[in-house]
Amino acid sequence: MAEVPVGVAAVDGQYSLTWDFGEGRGIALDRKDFLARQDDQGMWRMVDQVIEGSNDLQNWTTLTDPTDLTQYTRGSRILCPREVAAVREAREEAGADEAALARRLIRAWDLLDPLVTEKPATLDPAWVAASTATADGATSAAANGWRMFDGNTGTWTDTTTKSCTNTVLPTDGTAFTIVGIRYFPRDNAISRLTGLAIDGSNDSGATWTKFASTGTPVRGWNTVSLTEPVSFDALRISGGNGYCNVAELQFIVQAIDKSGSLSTWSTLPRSLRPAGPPTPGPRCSPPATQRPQSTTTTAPPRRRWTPPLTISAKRSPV
Ligand SMILES: [Ca+2]
Repeated sequence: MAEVPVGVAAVDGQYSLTWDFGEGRGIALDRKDFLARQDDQGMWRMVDQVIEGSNDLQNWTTLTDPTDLTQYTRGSRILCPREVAAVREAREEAGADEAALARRLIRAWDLLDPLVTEKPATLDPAWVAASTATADGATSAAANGWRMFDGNTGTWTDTTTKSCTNTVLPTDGTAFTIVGIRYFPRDNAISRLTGLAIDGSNDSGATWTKFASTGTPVRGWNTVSLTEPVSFDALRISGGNGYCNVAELQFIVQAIDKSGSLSTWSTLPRSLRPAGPPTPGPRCSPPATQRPQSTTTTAPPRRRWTPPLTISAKRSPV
């Protein structure tokens, strides 16, 4: 890189840094990482920086974009920009402590919580019962069944009969919309889980419909995909020749993002609570890998603070 001609020019108060690889030469770029100057100046000056590529040094394509906030929770997408806006406002005040504000800006990134779209269904031990207790009499049928859901891959349900059931029957009206299943076989008896039926019921367990199978298990976590979500008010695993030796089983449901709800706001520090309806604020750009995208521009976008920095990489001629 050191031999590549580099040019720095200021246009309308904006700066760019260009790597020109020369006629007929270029690079294929699939990602970029950068380390900002490690002080408050670095924090401010890297804001809104973009990477651009050109094959003629005249027309430039923006290859990166600020991090896509849709991958974070709804509350995150409100809180983080709000905090960034507050930092910017504070910076305009006379005598602002820019170093402290830079640290506050970095902490604003911690407000971004990754959005979880699926999660294991929450079960109550009181809803669960295996078809039998353990052979040694150490547990009841209910406790035997719960071993499949206790979060410990070192414990498993173990019925006295090879063919078995383990049933989840909510007593409070809870119903499930299942989008997938994950299970972990007993580590020293993996094949026992071959082809167990996974059933659902909508009449409190009077009748059952098989909607999936454990298939051919492998050691460790196994995932069973569904072609579409299914809804039931009771669930079970049944059949097989393996004493229901499942160490862990998760019924995966869609997670609802409640992070933007009023009840969530009420638990926040007062400084972060919204004063009114959420409005889009400045962008939060945590230091994550940024993906190329296809927006084409003929001039670098304007940046708010000076002197901003634009780094441009020339790509191979197509
Ligand atoms: Ca377990």
